Amino acid sequence: MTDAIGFERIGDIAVLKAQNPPVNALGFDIREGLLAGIERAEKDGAKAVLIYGEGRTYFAGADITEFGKPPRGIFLPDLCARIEASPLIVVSALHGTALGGGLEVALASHYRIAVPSARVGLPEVLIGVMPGAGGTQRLPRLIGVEASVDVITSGRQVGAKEALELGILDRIEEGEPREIGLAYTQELLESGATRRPVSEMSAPEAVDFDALYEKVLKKGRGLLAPAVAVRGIQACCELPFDEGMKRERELFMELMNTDQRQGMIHAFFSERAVSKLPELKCVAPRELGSIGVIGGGTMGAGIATAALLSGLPVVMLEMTEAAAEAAKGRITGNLQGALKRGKISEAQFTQLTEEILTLSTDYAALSDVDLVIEAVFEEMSVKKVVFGKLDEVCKKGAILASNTSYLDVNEIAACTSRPEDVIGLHFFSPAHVMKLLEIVVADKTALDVVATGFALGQRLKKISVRAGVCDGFIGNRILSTYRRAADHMILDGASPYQIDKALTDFGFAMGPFAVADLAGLDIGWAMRKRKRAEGMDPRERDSSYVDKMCEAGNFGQKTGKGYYVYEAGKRGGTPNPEVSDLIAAERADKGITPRSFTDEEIVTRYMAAMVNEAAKVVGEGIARRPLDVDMTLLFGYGFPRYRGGPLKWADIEGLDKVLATIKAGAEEDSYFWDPAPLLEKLVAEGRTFDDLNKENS
Ligand code: T1G
Repeated sequence: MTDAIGFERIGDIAVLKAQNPPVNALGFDIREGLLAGIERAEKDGAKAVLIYGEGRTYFAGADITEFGKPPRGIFLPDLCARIEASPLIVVSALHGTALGGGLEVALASHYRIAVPSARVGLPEVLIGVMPGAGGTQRLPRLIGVEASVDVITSGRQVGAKEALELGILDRIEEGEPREIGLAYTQELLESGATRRPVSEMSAPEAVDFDALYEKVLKKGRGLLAPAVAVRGIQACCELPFDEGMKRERELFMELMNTDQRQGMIHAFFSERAVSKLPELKCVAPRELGSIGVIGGGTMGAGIATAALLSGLPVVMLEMTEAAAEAAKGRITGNLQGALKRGKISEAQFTQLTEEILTLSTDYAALSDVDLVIEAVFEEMSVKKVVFGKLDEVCKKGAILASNTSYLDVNEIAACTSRPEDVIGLHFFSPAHVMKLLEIVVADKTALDVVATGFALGQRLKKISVRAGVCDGFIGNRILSTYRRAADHMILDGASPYQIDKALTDFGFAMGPFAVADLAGLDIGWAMRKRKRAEGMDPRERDSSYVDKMCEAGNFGQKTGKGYYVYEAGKRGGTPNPEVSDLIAAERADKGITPRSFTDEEIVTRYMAAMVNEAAKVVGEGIARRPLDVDMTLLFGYGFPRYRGGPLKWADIEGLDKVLATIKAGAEEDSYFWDPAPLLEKLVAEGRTFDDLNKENS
């Protein structure tokens, strides 16, 4: 027996207790322990076996950290077969999250009882694989094809009540898993219940699996796992159980060998690691009982909404009564959305809008809050006035934060007497929806202020990423580079629509030009004007066709026309023919003979520009680890999750290949394509960005 599984005899029942915190993952020790436990119970003359988990959950799945490593010990599908084949009645008592291989062990048991708060699921597709220990063969036998397709291809967690209704669970009982499990098992023994192997149940009727496969593939927008899992369920309907298990294994191994599996697992562990900074290990955050928000525009209202939804009292400060009421209107609108989606109740809605939210036009109203987030106009002079006032009115120890998306936080901090209390908290629009939060640490920001930023991020359920101070921090700095690569390709012959298509095929939620239309072309216009005013490097390839669109009042979705033309009530837009004319005219002006680009070349150049700038951001310490960049692009810039992020993609693609693309670009335009020293170093040393992640976590 291993320590991972405790063994106990209670009358006729052998009790196997999983004790492998934090989530009883089904690693080597647990699998070997379960096998030994079943064998011992049988030798011991027990009449039944109860399996349950100690701590916060029943098995939460296979141990993902073992993926890609040489297999050890009994395979999970074989262990499940062994449990199911036991001559004894096997009962599983579930609590917490019985997921993946965990639910598969429960499905291999003959009876399943759970506490009311338990959740079950087969979320393997969320890490790029599929159930591989009988989930696609046993679940459809219990709940049918339609429900299985939903549970397996969505990867969603199913509440105990629904699981009982579906037939996954046999019973729900209040109490501790061990106690309700023992009582239920005893009752089964006394009622003369018999073993009830799911594998011996009849398979459900087949459906049109080819059509279903195509439908799920389309919905996955490039993610393979959900569609491949459909083939597993098909095997359940079309093959005898053992052959179905073989087919499931083949499909599972196919997915295990995909880049997508690597990308998705990298994303799984990175989104958990990104908010863990070594320097904050022993640093306690400051008190966070209430916040103030200055500026009730789209961003300010979104930030206030996110805080209110987390239960934080908010003081919203605006310059005039009218502006304050408008801010309340935006916040109320956001909260009505949450009410409609069932995230809050009617009573909570009223309480948040009428009691928890306070409006004011007087800075003094901020004198007692623990943290203030400024979300006013993106102009340094305006920021300085606001922070000067905050310095006067806010209590000692209050944190002064700016939601600037690219301005110098050190310069903002320097206009206060307490730069150690100043930090950047860069939210993404809409702030109550977007998961990303860049925590911008200025030179003098105190560690407990940084810790409080991360505590706020956790409370708002954000993915918080530490960023240093530079123009655009992590995300916007990298965005401006890969966006310029796209602009250069347009000048040289590509069309914005070909570029958008190539990148959505690559997996991006939207192409760069559709994103520009969504954000508003006037934002880029203002930035180009600012840059030109500050003086651009003559080697920079500047283009003016977009300025002409803006001068004509075409700012994208908000004006109904930009790169695309938008019809009211219709999703997406159609290409705007005026754009192609403007581009052709600019090329002629610049004497450029356009050339054709393949979709592959467009993606390679776009990604190489992204990776190169990202490597500079890591090399300069603006981002601590490559995974910080990956999570920033995943949660703030629509980067396809199944590719893990730009630096994970580069590792999989091969850093030498990416560097070669950059160097080839440098022959055409050495100013733009300036290879990142870190990338050259990693290639020279035969190392990867993942090596850096391991060294810095
Ligand atoms: N393997 C290894 N480590 C795991 C793990 C797992 N399955 N699940 C969680 N952890 C670690 C996690 O990295 C973190 O570590 C800590 O546990 C707490 O997790 C054949 C092959 C269970 C809902 O996909 O969804 O079974 O950061 O911070 O928010 O069919 O973790 O503290 O060092 O997320 O309370 C299928 C994955 C596997 C479930 C808990 N199972 N886990 O959420 O805590 S594939 C899953 C989760 C499989 C078979 C196949 C969540 C959770 P650290 P946490 P949480």
